[in-house]
This record gives sequence, C-alpha cells and structure tokens, in this order.
Amino acid sequence: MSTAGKIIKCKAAVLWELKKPFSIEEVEVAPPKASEVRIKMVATGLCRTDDHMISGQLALPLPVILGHEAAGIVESIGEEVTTVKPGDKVILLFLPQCGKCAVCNHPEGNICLKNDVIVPRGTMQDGTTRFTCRGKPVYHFFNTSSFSEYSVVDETSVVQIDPASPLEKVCLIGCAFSTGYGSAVNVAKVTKGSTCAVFGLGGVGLCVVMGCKAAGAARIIAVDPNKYKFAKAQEVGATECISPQDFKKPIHEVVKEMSGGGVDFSFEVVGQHDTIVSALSCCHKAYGVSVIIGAPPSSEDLRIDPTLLLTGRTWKGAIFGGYKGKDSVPKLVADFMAKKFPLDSIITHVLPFEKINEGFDLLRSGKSIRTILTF
Ligand code: PAD
Ligand code: ZN
Ligand code: ZN
Repeated sequence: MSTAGKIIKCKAAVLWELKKPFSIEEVEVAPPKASEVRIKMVATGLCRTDDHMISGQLALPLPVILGHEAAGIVESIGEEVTTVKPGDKVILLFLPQCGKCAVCNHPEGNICLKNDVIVPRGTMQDGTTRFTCRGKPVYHFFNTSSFSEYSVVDETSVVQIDPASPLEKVCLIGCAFSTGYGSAVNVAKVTKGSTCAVFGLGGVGLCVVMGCKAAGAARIIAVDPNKYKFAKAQEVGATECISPQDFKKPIHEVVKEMSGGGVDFSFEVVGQHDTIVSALSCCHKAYGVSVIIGAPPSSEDLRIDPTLLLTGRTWKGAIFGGYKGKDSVPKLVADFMAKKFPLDSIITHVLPFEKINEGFDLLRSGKSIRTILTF
C-alpha cells in the first residue's frame, strides 16, 4: 500500500541532549510539502561533523536528528518537484544547490544561500519541521537528517544518481569523499610533481590524500598522532607518515625540513586551532597554499601572525570540497562506477542502524575510519 501523502511512523536516532547517546525512538515523519522530497534511507556514514554537534563544538537546536552523509530511495515527492521521482536512487546534499542565488550563479563557490550549515536553524525552508517524537517537534540537521529510516529534505538538497550504484558505498560521496578529494583537486588545485602535507587521517583526510595523488603530487606527507591510520594512508597514496608525538620540535618545523623549506600544499582535516596554524606554517612562505577543511569550535576566534600571509602564502577554506552538489555528485558517482577511485579503503565498519552509538564510540576511540550504518 502506498505511503505517499500519509504520515510514516519509523525509527530514528534522536539526540535530546548534548554529550548524551542517541535514543532510538519511534518518530512520525510528515509527508513532503511543495518542493520537498521524502526519502527512505538505505545507508549513512558517520562523520566527525555529526560528533562535533553531539559534543557542542558546533551549535544547533535540540532535540535533533543528525546525519548528513547518506544515500536512499525517493518514497514520495511534494508538489512542484521536478528533478526526482519516487523510486529514484539519490544522494542527500548537506550543501544545497538552489540554482538561483548569487553563489549558485557564480562559477566559483558552493555555499548556496539556502544552506542550513553556517547558522543551522534546523527547519525546512518554511521554518517548520517534518519530524515529531513523543508529541514534540524534532529539528532537522543540515537539511538531511539521515539518522532516520525516513527523512524529508528540500528538493535542492537531493540529487538522482546512477540506479546501478551501491548505496552503502556511494553514500560517502555525500560528504567524506567529495569534501576531501575536492579540497585537493578543486580548492588547492594541487599540481603535478608537488609536495603536499595532510594533517588528520580520518575519512575526510584520507580522501584528501586520494585527491593529491590523483592530481599527480610527488610527495604526500601524512600527519596523525594515531599510527593505526598510517597503513590506510599509505594504501591510498601517502608517501611518508609521521606522528607529532615522535618529535621534540613543533610538527610544522619537521614538515618544513622534510620538504626543503615548506610544502606546496597543506590541508587541515582535524578541526583544531593548533593544527590549522601548523598546516598554514608548514607550507612554503612564498608560494604555499593551505586549506582549512576541519570544522573548528564555532565560538572561538583564532589569532595568527599576519606575516605568515604577507610573505606570499595563500590561506583558503572550503566546505564539500568546493563542489556544487547537484552538478557534481552524479558525475562523481559515475567516476566511482568507472573505478576512477576506491571507496572501500575508507570503510572499516558496517553496522545496522540500531548500533549507531557503537559506531560513534569506534570513531571517538580512533578505531574506525568510516562506519556505514545500513537500514
Ligand atoms: P576523523 O575524526 O575521522 O579524523 C580526524 C583525524 O585527525 C583522526 O585520525 C585523528 O587522529 C587526527 N588528529 C587528531 N589530532 C591531530 C593532530 N594534532 N594532528 C594531526 N592529526 C590529528 O574526522 P573526519 O575525517 O570525519 O573529519 C575531519 C574534520 O573535517 C572534522 O573537523 C570534521 O568536522 C571536518 C569536516 N569538514 C567538512 C567540510 O565540508 N569542510 C566535511 C566533513 C568533515
Ligand atoms: Zn561530514
Ligand atoms: Zn543557491
């Protein structure tokens, strides 16, 4: 029997309070309104950004259903939806592409002005939510909320992909892969024969390494205090792996010495002020480019010595690897299907959705790269 137009009761992982485990609850998911799409989730990755929300490092309204790295199947559509239809396989886009705003119409930049990422409201465009639990409205997250068997998103936050693609893998194109890979190839524009340094070898950092390799970097210096990550980093292209704990001097000095004065491109993929400054300092003072990817605490300012930039360095940052989602995600899925890059290397665990708290424990203890939850 069709569920279109009806409220769906299903399971979701609700975060009622910061720093607490998720509670698996029965929620009611209202039908999509005009320009909205209801999706049956198939697979979602666990990203550190979700964990930053749980810990309070980034601010958002509660209670909330988190999750933003996901793939699923369209269950039903609201009026005026034209780009997807029931039954389509889709990837959710935590950065929307409305196609109409100043950013969408500019060749560079991808932070569509309809985004709910920079200052999250946790609602649909009309200011209301589609989730209810125990009689209370529950907030959305990044307009995706993939930690639920069903979710409602704006049409601008979802894109159809190749129906043959394995959703339990390509869900990573919804965040980690595109963010990391795009930061190397689109944002830094890594050049052939260059030397790169990558700080942080989680799911996103390893995809930066893949992007540097694909762009033809000759050396990729991978930095992480957790040596468990080194084997994976080498598997995807790192040429040298170092831990800051093995040196007495600051890690940026070590990287500068290793690269004869500074690397061409550096990437911060941790989300801490000290590593942001280390990454900036270790790129060459005259022509180095440093890219911030990690999400630092939203309430704190960072002070740096402006001379670091005066001598010629370029300091950049990007969300979702600079990709405009609706245009780029289907192409990245096609590239994955053509075996142009691997996703298996970064998937260390696959768990049923109900084991979400176990998945986050693995991430926090440094024992996983990406955990995929399947529904
Ligand atoms: P992760 O927790 O899987 O990886 C972070 C890695 O950093 C781990 O391997 C840590 O061991 C390592 N690390 C910790 N301290 C240091 C240090 N001092 N020096 C070097 N490495 C260190 O996270 P992730 O890969 O899912 O995400 C990484 C960051 O990127 C995180 O802040 C997340 O919020 C952010 C992110 N940003 C975007 C974006 O669009 N900009 C997208 C997705 C994730
Ligand atoms: Zn993410
Ligand atoms: Zn837009």
